[in-house]
Amino acid sequence: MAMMEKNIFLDIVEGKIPAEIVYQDDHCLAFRDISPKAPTHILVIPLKEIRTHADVTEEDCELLGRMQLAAAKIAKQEGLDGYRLIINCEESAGQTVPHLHLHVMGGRDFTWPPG
Ligand code: DGP
Repeated sequence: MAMMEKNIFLDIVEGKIPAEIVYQDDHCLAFRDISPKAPTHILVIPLKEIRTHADVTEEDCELLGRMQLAAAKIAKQEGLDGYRLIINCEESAGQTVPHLHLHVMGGRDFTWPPG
């Protein structure tokens, strides 16, 4: 089981650590994963602090839609003709950073079911 670490993504939002940012708007920020598992591997995060997917509430409905829209825009921007979106929720599902994030992965074929 992966250990949930410090919220390093807040440091990226605040510009305290560098990241290759590929997209940003008033609600979301997206940057390349430091340890890519596909030729294109980008993380879309909300600017709002949400620890994990299970913590979202009614008031986050628009934000969740914004994250999905950002992912679709990024996939186009990256020239992906197919892609996979993943949210790992809690350590048992592989979440290692305690800030909600949507993986946008493409550039190779994927198998199903994922491990
Ligand atoms: P997850 O396992 O779903 O919590 O995904 C976390 C991802 O975050 C993982 O694929 C590696 C990535 N990551 C961790 N630390 C950093 C960092 O400092 N910078 C960037 N760009 N990505 C990071």
